Amino acid sequence: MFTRFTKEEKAIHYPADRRMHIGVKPYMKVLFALLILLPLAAAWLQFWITGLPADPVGISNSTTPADPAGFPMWVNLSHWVNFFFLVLIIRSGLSILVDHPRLYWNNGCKPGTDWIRFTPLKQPKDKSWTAKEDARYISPVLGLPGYRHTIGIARSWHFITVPFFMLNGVVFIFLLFYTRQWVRLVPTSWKIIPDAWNVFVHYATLHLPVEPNGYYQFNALQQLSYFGAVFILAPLAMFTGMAMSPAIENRFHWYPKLFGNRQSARSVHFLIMIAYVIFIMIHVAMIAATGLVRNMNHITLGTDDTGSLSGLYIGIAIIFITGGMGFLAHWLSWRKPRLLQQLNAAINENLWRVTLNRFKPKAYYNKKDISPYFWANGKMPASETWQQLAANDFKDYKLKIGGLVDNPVSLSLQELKDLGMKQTITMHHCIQGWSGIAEWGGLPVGKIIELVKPHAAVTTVAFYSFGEGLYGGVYYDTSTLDNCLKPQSILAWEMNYETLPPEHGAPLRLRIENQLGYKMVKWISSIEFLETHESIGKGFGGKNEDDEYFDLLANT
Ligand SMILES: Nc1nc2c(c(=O)[nH]1)N[C@H]1C(S)=C(S)[C@@H](COP(=O)(O)O)O[C@H]1N2
Ligand SMILES: [Mo]
Repeated sequence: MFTRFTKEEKAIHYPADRRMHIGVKPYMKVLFALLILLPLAAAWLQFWITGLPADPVGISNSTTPADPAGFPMWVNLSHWVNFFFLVLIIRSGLSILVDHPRLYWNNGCKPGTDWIRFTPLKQPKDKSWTAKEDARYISPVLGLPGYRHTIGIARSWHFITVPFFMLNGVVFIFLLFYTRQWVRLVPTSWKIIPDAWNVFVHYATLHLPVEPNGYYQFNALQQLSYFGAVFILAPLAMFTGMAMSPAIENRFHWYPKLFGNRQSARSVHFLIMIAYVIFIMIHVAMIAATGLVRNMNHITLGTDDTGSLSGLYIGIAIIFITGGMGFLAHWLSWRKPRLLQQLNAAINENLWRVTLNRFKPKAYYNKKDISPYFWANGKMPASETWQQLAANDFKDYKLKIGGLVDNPVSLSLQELKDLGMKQTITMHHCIQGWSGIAEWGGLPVGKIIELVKPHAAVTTVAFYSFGEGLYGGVYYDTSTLDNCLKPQSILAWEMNYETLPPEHGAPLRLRIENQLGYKMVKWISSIEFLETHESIGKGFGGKNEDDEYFDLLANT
């Protein structure tokens, strides 16, 4: 409706194959089934043998009402603000998810080891299959912005909204403990566990227990689940999200290990989203089942009124506003993508620059960590020049290095090798979600900088490729001079102790380990030293930043 795709964009964003398929590995199906069925079976068994647990059930922190004030306005406001942002976060998260529609427990994302896939396709074994080809379509009704391979815009939404979600959470938790409202949510006695179980036996066997007046306090199961949503799900979502960041992984190697590895963190991040969705569904159902009108007055007006329909109407209005935001977000996504990209950068790029970027990335991995499989990405160069060079094993290859330098040079592979070599084993973080650990060997970019002597005004280094971007035009990307001087920045001609294979960027590719994968230009043809990245391409610092609205990280 608001989208106007060109022919090229349509082929990518709105492909012929828009099938949705969810394939779960049998062992995970069994696990999920057990997680649901075991408690249900136990509840029914208890009900058949001993009958329902006696009333009154499960009013844990029961001696004092939480707060005679009932629902103060800040609780109601933060509840709905939370809902508003959670919807945006989940929807943009779904768009990000389907850009690499597979989840794993292993870092290397080896084909066939995904425990769940959101694609009917299995990777073909007989031909190359890039991560971009593997991306799937999701309806814009579900995903924000939806369609296929719209991860740049989706990430803008995700990272613009996350800070607000977190800020709201922090204010909520602060006020919770500043007032006595915390008594409502935080259990103070282990008795809450048997109490919550008793409530569960009621619900599971289709009975409603005697409920406390929710205006003052919740039943034990309700309290536990609210506590879980606030104090377990939200922080875990934040922590697993951070574990996927290359900037964090390369500096604080131990961090993603808290969740196993980067891919299990991604899996857990997804499962938390599922937990939120299940929570919301049960929460809404229970709100309706236990006195919709009165409950809605609690959470909107903050009154214990049983007659007035105002609360219900306000709640419905807020849900409509949140739905309306979906339309606005759709419009912004396709009409003002640059605005979103820049807003995201204004918030997060600056945050990164003053925090994480002060630490040096390190390489920590050992030979034994090297992934058995490494996804490839991007279009192989169609250029005749590259193909002729490749046919002759790149013996005639010359890397041109120029721009604002005292000593422009043109170097063959042998001349580059004579300048020195460094080997590192690092993890590659593709923006789409997959990762892989590999050894890379090549010349530190710092050595090139020493050799060509950039002018004092130089801040940025551009790397141009023989290959093209997704929508045509030369693939390129830029990095700050500062980043290029970091020890892990190398021009690699070796991968896993062998000559860099064509699909991974032969004869030369960039490795710049504190960055996402798209910054690491493959099939490099030339390097240019610049005063600013704004003078080349469309001025956003790279082909993907120009055409696909990827994160503006060029200068961090
Ligand atoms: N020239 C060129 N370089 C490129 C790309 C591309 O499309 N063209 N894709 C980038 C992306 S998105 C990733 S994830 C990595 C993938 O490197 P690999 O194929 O060796 O795994 O290359 C980066 N470098
Ligand atoms: Mo990527």
